[in-house]
Amino acid sequence: MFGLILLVGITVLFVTGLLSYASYNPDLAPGNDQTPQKGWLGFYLFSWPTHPYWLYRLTQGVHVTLGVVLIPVLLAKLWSVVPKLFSWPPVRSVSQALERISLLLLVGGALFEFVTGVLNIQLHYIFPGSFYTLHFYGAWVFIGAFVVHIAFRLTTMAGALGSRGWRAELRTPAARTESEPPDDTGLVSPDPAPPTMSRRGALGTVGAGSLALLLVTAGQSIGGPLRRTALLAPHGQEPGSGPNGFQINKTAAAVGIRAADTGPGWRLVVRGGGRERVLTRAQLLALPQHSAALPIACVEGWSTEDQHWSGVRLSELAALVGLQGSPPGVFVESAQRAGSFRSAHLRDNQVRDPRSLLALRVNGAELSRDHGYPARVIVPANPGVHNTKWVTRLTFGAPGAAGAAEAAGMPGAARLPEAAAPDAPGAAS
Ligand code: HEM
Ligand SMILES: Nc1nc2c(c(=O)[nH]1)N[C@H]1C(S)=C(S)[C@@H](COP(=O)(O)O)O[C@H]1N2
Ligand SMILES: [Mo]
Repeated sequence: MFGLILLVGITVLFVTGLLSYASYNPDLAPGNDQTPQKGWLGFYLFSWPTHPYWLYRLTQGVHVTLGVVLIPVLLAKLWSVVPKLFSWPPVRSVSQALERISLLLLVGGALFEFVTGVLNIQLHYIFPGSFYTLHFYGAWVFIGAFVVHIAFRLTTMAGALGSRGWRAELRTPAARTESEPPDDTGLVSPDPAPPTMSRRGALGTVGAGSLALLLVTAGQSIGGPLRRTALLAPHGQEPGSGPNGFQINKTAAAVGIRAADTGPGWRLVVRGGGRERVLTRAQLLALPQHSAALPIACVEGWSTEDQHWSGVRLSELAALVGLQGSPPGVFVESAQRAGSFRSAHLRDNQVRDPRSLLALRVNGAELSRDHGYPARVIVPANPGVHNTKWVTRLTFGAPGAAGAAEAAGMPGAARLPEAAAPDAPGAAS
């Protein structure tokens, strides 16, 4: 039973994980790619869409929530095969040695993915190097071992499930529970002690554990009154009230945004097609204002309900420097000087969506400083981390152009990998 649940659940985790990776558009520009050595592991990458606008909220919410909910199932599954993990002598034949190595990758890989995932959503970056890179390569190692394991064990699982009647099993108490018949794989004890728990009890205990985790986790992605039930969420359950009363990832103070950065001296620089325009906030407000109802959905799995943003369309800002019609992608930079997420690349399909805004206001009020005042990017289905706050510069054009600027050490240009930032060892958020 536990094997079947993990077979389905881990497959969903893998697929949503691959989508999570694709949503960063790592093939777009070096600045978006923290895994430049990925080679053919990026074979499936595609332009991350902007439709439906809640896509990333769903895929990442499922990835993280399901991962948390499967923890009791994974632990129970490991418990059920404990004798195999410690069988002695460790190596009896070549084929048995190979099987044990594959089990090491399977068990080690599963534990590694779950532990890194949970540490990341708890903002506990204790790994050497970047969480993102470790979790990405770890996923491929683990999935390789997982596929081999399924190939060898699928028929055993189907046979075991078919050997018992569901209803009868759920009615059997511990007193009448009998041990498994002897098997040829060595999992069943040759001399079992009397049972201390029924199969029904084992399933129920694990199910109750998973349900409890679901109840204290899912609220951070569903929102509304349920946000208060997200007891395990590190960001707190009460994001405050008023138009700006929704979850803040990092405050302006936390990333070193100074009063002068967002004061009357603030300017937006728009570059592209060999031109440059510099705009004050009043000039931006004088341009046609558009609105869009879009959520913030963070890679850590939490998200907000739809917020009502208004501001200038990214495509209309491209038009200001002469890039009308089908504008190219854009490199977005912020007033932030150090740390992660102070810049991001957006793809042409993201710039062209009429709901993609440089937002100036939210829910009918000025943006608060913590939500990115004077201006922030908001793009449908975009991972929160690419919705840059405190924007100061937009460079439209092929990613190569912005990349060249970065390489030339242009002032304010972002350095590449997040992992290189000393204050961002985890490089995820
Ligand atoms: C078998 C288990 C798992 C597999 C195969 C898996 C796979 C993946 C993959 C391929 C990615 C995209 C690459 C990356 O961002 O590193 C990813 C991202 C992520 N996963 Fe998992 N994952 C698993 C379990 C978990 C668990 C249990 C959690 C947390 C409870 C978790 C949390 C995350 C987070 C937060 C990200 C986004 C990382 C970022 O973009 O910075 N994962 N996962
Ligand atoms: N300049 C800058 N922009 C940023 C960040 C940041 O740290 N610096 N954090 C990003 C992340 S990870 C998320 S989830 C969203 C959160 O937006 P909010 O704090 O307005 O909810 O902002 C993004 N924009
Ligand atoms: Mo985030």
